[in-house]
Amino acid sequence: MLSIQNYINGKYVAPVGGQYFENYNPARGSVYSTVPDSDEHDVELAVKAAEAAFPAWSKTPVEKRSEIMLKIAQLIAENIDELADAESEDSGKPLWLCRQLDIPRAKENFHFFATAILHYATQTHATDDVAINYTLRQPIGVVGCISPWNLPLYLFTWKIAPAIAAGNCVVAKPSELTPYTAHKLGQICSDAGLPAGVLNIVHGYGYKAGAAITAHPKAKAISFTGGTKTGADIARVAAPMFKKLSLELGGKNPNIIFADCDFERMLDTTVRSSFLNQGEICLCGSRIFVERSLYDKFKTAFVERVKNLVVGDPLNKDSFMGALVSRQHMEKVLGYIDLAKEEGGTVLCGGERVYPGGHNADGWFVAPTVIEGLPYDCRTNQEEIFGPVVTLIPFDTEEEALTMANGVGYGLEHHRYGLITCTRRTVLPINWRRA
Ligand code: TXE
Repeated sequence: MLSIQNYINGKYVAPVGGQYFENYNPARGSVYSTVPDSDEHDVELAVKAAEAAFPAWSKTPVEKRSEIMLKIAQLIAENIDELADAESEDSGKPLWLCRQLDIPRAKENFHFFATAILHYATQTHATDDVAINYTLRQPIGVVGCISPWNLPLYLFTWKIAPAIAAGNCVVAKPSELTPYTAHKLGQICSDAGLPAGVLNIVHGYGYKAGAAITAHPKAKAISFTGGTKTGADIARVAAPMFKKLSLELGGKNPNIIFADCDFERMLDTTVRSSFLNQGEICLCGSRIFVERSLYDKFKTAFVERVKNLVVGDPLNKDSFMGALVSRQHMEKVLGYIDLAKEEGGTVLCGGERVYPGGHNADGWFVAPTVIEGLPYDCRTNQEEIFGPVVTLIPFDTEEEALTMANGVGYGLEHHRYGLITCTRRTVLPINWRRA
């Protein structure tokens, strides 16, 4: 069985306490690897390594930092098959999606910041004739990066790449549910010539290893993507320590469809934005508001298309959706479908677990689910489900649509914006940020 290890000071090492937990392949519902159950002692080693690497790395010329990061990008691209296999096995998502989206984007993350640092220019502002104010962006030391399971290598590298490009050294923790590609990234960084200690990867549970990173006084900044409640916990710890904080949290995104839209284009987009990645993306449009005069036409066409989506073996190129990331998450999603029925909703399609058979007989698959007949302010329409479940809600006026779209506690607050896609001939996508 694969044994995932921490990557500290340029080497793969066992956790100090010697404890591991099991990691599942969601599409098979079976254990395929073990993961270090790291704690504050492992985080301490990682922070020490990062601190020791910082003076040299922060003084390394940007051209050299850029060269190493471009090499990392190149190695990710060269190893796309291996990385995509690992991502699919670990997360349950379709292999084709890992090859098309997750791994290429991870490569782009390194490429983008490797080139951005070559072209960075500072800003100055004159205050009348008495002063010139200028802005410098300087590395601050050790940075903690904590990422979720839905886009494992993609979001992990999105945090790490800008931090090390700027000359910081990183202690990073991927989600305990999806550690495999992060594990492989360590070797890629060594092969690319990244000096030991610049990136340290500690695996384990959030409440233990994650909390130890957040609370470590030497971690000057924390970059986090994940659940809103976890974000609040991290903010509570980090704020009194005056750490710099980046929080990308939950969403409950509205998709607003007007009667004068380009129907076929809208339908394609809406199917994808609802169910890509099993609906496990913070930008998925989980509440679909439809202008009343188009509602019946939309409902019939949309449900027809959704019924035809293939859910099954992530290795099959025809599978549009794979498995949900864990049994616990699948049960949460099915629980929300039950709640929707209790709240008076009608399930138009899906609504249940899917059993693809064969080696996926015990996998955690849920059919893409469309629900109607719920008020916008019920729990189903207020709480993030983060799975293949969408609701349809008719509206009469633009004002009413915006009121309902913005009537959630998510997204528009919490350091990120809700994406409102106004699929209309006259008004194309609008990014709306509440003041
Ligand atoms: O998040 P968690 P999960 C949302 C979505 C999903 C929910 C839970 O609603 O259902 O979050 O997902 C680490 N101190 N999003 O369970 O628990 C944890 O180990 C420090 C939105 O993955 O927040 C993991 O590495 N770290 C989202 C990471 O935080 C802690 C993407 C995320 O875990 C910690 C994913 C603690 N106290 C989920 N507790 C988006 N916006 O993209 C946990 N962690």
